[in-house]
Amino acid sequence: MNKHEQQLRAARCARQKKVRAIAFGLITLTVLSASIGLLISAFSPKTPAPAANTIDIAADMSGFNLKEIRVKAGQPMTLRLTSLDNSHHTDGGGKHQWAVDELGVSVVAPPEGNNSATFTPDKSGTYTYYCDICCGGRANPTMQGQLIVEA
Ligand SMILES: [Cu+2]
Repeated sequence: MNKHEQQLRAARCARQKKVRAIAFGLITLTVLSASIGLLISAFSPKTPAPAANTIDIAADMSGFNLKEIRVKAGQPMTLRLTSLDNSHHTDGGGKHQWAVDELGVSVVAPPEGNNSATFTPDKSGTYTYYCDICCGGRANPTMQGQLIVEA
């Protein structure tokens, strides 16, 4: 083998190494992103595991079925809102909301479905929850209630 051949082979070898490194990198990236995707889907709150303290509340055009909810401050709670109305309702399309401005919580339930939020009310007090989607919105007295957070 003369010097020229040796140089050629060395160059080819280096190129192959580079290709292999890129291929390895791509495979690693693919596997990594796939597993990250799996991890994210495993932890994403599609069907959130309800906290120990789950409060079920339902709403339809006549209002919430609970006018008052009592919880303890500092304890995580899951609020699960169910809409009893179907999508044929012209007012809000069968959706309802459960929102407390002071706590930054807003849950919107789809027609004939439910949705939930888990949060921890830290400060005791009386908060107004409301639905701002149907029947004149939050001014409607039937689409309101009180969340009482006890110390
Ligand atoms: Cu409503």
